[in-house]
Amino acid sequence: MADYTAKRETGDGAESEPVSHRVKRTKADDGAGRKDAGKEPECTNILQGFKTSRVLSDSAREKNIFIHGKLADEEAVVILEKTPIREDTLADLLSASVLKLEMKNDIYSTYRLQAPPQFNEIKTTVVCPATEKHVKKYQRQESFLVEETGEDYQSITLPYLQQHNFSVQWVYNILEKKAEADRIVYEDPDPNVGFVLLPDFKWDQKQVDDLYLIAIAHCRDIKSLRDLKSEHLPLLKNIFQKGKEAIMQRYHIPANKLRVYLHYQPSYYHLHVHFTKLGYEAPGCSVERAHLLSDVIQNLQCDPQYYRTRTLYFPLKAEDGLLREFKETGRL
Ligand code: DD3
Repeated sequence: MADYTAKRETGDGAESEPVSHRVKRTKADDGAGRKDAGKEPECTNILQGFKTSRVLSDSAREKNIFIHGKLADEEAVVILEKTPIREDTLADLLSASVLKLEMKNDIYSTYRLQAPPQFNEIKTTVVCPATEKHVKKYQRQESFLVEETGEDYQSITLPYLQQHNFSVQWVYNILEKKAEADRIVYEDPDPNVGFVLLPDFKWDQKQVDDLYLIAIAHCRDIKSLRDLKSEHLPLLKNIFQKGKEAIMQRYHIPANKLRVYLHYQPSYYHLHVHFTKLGYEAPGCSVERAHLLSDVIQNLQCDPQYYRTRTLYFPLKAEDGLLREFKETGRL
């Protein structure tokens, strides 16, 4: 994937300043949500050359759109998403905008508020060059619940993963500090029980309401929940404990406000744990995909082979190659 993100020079300042519901600003943040205000790190709009081929999906409720197209002759997926309105920018937003009346009726009136550009930003994610798998991932599709026994994993899922050997280069870049090093919130460098905690890029970090961090294990031989054995309990407990502590320190969110879980199937086959804020319905936090880390730990304590032997259930999209494998083997 091409690197379109300019590296920022500044890290975060003091770590113990109190935060209410909003995330503290970085030195270079002007308070309107712009980093490096006045000297935007990247001014050239690479999306000017984007040729849309089709909309993969969109959601009026989530206020996002997933677009497939071409960027300089390469396949690309572009994700656009409107961000939440921030309480700390309200005063400026209300005073600096143009207000156009739409209708008035009794005590009710509606308007179109035209906000200054800095309050009107759209979070944009670019995947380029995008593979067929990326394109399919964001295509609106029907889902089917798959029942995977321990044997199914060995005979269907594992061979499928080995054949396709999906790249986790971006994960290694994070672990090796080749990318996103300035975004790391906490690191335990131990090769066996260590991990890196950083914001998932779905989270713009402007407000803690939709807090979303990921803990990525340093250890590279655990693909997913299925590989977890009781020998990994120290790693899991370490991620759980230190992850919660680091989030309390940095964001002042206590453990009882956090949803800490793993995905099965995960979107990338390198052990990672999701930390999201309770009350925020993060994508993938529903029962058919999420496994609470506390449950995972307890299950492994009761049965060291739990995740190797149990039948696990998960949704797959109609176009998913793995679903095809389950169908062809007559397991669906
Ligand atoms: C991904 C799941 C993966 C497309 C898209 C997202 N957080 C990431 C690269 C860097 C990151 C993530 C794969 C990919 Cl839109 C294909 O997510 C990432 N960095 N979730 C962070 N911090």
